Amino acid sequence: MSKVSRCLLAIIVCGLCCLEAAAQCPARPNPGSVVQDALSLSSQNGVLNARFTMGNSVDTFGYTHYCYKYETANGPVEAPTLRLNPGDRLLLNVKDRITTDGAEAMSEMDPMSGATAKTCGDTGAMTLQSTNVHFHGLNVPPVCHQDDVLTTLIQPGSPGFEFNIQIPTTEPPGLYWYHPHVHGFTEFQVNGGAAGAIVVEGMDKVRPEVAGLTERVFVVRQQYLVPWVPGPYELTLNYQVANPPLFPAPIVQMKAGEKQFWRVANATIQDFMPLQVWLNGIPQNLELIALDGYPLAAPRTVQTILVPPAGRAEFIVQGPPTGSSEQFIALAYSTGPTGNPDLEQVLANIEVSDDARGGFKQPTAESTGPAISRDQLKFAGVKDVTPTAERKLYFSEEFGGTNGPIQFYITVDGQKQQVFEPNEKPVITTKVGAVEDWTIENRALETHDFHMHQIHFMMLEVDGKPVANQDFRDSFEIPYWSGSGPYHSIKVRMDFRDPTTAGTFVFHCHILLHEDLGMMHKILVQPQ
Ligand SMILES: [Cu+2]
Repeated sequence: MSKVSRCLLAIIVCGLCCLEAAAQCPARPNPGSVVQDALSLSSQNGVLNARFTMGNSVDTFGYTHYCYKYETANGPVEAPTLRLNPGDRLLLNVKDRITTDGAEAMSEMDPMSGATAKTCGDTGAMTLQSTNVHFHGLNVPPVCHQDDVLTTLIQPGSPGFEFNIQIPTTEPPGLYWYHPHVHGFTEFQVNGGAAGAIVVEGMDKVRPEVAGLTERVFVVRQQYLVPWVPGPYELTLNYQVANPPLFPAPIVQMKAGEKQFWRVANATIQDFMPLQVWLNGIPQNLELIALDGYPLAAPRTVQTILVPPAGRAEFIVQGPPTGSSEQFIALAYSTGPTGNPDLEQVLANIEVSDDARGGFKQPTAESTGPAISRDQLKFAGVKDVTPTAERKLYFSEEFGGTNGPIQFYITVDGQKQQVFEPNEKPVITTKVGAVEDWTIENRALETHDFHMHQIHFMMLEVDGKPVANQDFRDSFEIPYWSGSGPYHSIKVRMDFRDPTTAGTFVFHCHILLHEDLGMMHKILVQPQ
């Protein structure tokens, strides 16, 4: 953990230096206030043009904030929701203004990631002050100026970097998100709050159950103080600290008995969230509409929705009856003997208000349109394709004395266990047109969270048994090994038929510390 300790030391040093530059990030909401949705930026005439500045500052409690700042006539706001239609173009300019105070401490950190041959954006070493953007879940090319996290680098003070991405016309309507993805430093910036929602519009065209409903976008983030201390990491709901009884719960207002369409992103660094809504302590039915931005084949009535780190769940919630309130809760989740406990936490109290506030999107006439069949979306038909290859991968950990796991691996079965290096060769090579079935096993005493860039995968099996619902996912939990018996595993179908998958990209564990420490590798999809 020596590298990590150095990183943390650097952050402490930096944090102190940054105090003078405080307030660089917009203020975050006070505990116990009414939860507001982020500002929505919608595409106009097929284009969404926006400019973000990544900044950082330290708040009065000592938490370091990293923020995607967006200037409005009323001053800067943080992490707007980007709303686009399938086929629209996103032109996003990102400047890096992470403070350069503490540069001496930062220079200590360069060897953490090593130099790599940069080919996209700025040059120089990857440091805590470097940034870039990953468009999590979007099925877009892994190339420069689109969704390339391997070589894209935006350095402090440079004029800025332009992302230019066309949302595919066949992109599933749903909730996606953006966050930094510089190897070795992702956790710190996401922990600081650098994450926002992306909505690909049109869910009501695939799942008419949501048509006309008031929509809420909730981003659950996680923040902890450094140095790292095991304990109840605080979850925040749209940047409001949600940790009763230490702080009053955030307030979500609904009309009595009103049905709303909630779109929830897990932008935490490591929290597996079994979500529930309670009325008088009893879990209520939720109508699940989409997972990881992909509409389900049919809505599903459930009481608990497990959302792993980086996952998204979109569902219909019914407001409490007059004279009562509900609670929106993330239950406890065990991540195993070497994992960190995910504690139960109230995310919000849901209160009845005839004048419900929240800055959210009201249903509009434009939100309706011709129906879209799931057969018209990305990956349609892959269920019936005979796979061209089968692969097996596994998560594992290595121990150092009594200090717990010190190395985190994801390995293609038969290859040597090794941590990710920026200059490594891809551990998997395939080609456009391939359809592959991958089994991913967890041999560690800790739950891990498999994430694939560029494509969703279709769920085939969990623990060797066919799944009841072949959902398309981009992040999925694989529970820890208990120390005896078979390993837990998932079997998924990877669809590389679309030529836009060509290029080199990554798959990794989305517990961000694990990713930063190298539980990640490259795949090369060769063009046809
Ligand atoms: Cu992991």
